[in-house]
Amino acid sequence: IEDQTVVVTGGAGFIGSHIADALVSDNDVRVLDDCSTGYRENIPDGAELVSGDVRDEDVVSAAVEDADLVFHEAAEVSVQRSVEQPKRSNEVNVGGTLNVLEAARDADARVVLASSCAIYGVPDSVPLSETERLGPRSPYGVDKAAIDSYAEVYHEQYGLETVALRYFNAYGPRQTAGEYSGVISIFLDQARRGDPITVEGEGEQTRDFIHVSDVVRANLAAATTDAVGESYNVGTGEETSILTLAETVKRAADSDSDIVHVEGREGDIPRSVADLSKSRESLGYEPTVSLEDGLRTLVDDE
Ligand code: UD2
Repeated sequence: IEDQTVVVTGGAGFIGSHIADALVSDNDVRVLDDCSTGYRENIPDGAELVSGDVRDEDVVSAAVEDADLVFHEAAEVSVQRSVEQPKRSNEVNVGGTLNVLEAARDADARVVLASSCAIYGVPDSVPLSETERLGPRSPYGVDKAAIDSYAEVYHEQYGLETVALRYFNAYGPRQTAGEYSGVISIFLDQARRGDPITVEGEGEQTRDFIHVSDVVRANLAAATTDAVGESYNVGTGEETSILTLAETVKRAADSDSDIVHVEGREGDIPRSVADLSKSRESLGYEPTVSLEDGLRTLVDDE
């Protein structure tokens, strides 16, 4: 991808800033972010910052004007916060996405959006293929299910080029944004300090942990694929239990921390892992970073 005008919403945040990094040397990159959970320092040199909230239609349309390509990563990513404030979460996640899709219609820009495995809820079986019945269990999951469907409908109804990427559990540098962080950054922090690593429940629950550099690869593939108007799983296809994760983090950080069990989460998803057949086939997407390697580079870099 080169010589394009690219907008990255949420470009000061975790995933968005890595997408901006990958594109800034060969393209005109505009970051739309209100820096509410992201950080200005995450934005690469050479990218332009448009400060604003995705709920603001005028700001979004100004940012997307003349764009060729939009990566829409801005969101209220805290599941907990979506439970506390479902309406606010909807306004940011769904309302914000509609502003982006409308602006992209005006600009005739392709939109690659951040969807989530949260839309599957508690699956009947794993691995999860894109045809799995949707059953979101949180307002956040409902928001993501809605935008995943909007992406398809905007393609069908208006011919907009859209691709929805259903991220599994992403991790990597810059993940700790504000109060919200995933299990890997929590475990790594505990391991480094020598504090107990807190496994919630038995630790037999599983997730598909994907390094952010592979998330970026999937986004770049989505930006050029002919197979638009579709949704794709973005994971590794590797299923890891939380207990195994705790042990792997401990090893990677060379830590003496104890692994302790604390109360499990109510309604926690017991198993999650992506079926990558469709992403491989249509996007040519292939994960490259093993959990072991991803954790080690995370330990070394920080
Ligand atoms: C992930 C996403 C969330 C949403 C959801 C959809 C992240 C950070 N969160 O939530 O945005 O897309 O998937 O299903 O990617 N755990 C511990 N100890 C801790 C913290 C967590 O054992 O100190 C366990 C927790 O009980 C859960 C697992 O680790 O079983 C993963 O927790 P998480 O918050 O990182 O991510 P998840 O899958 O709930």
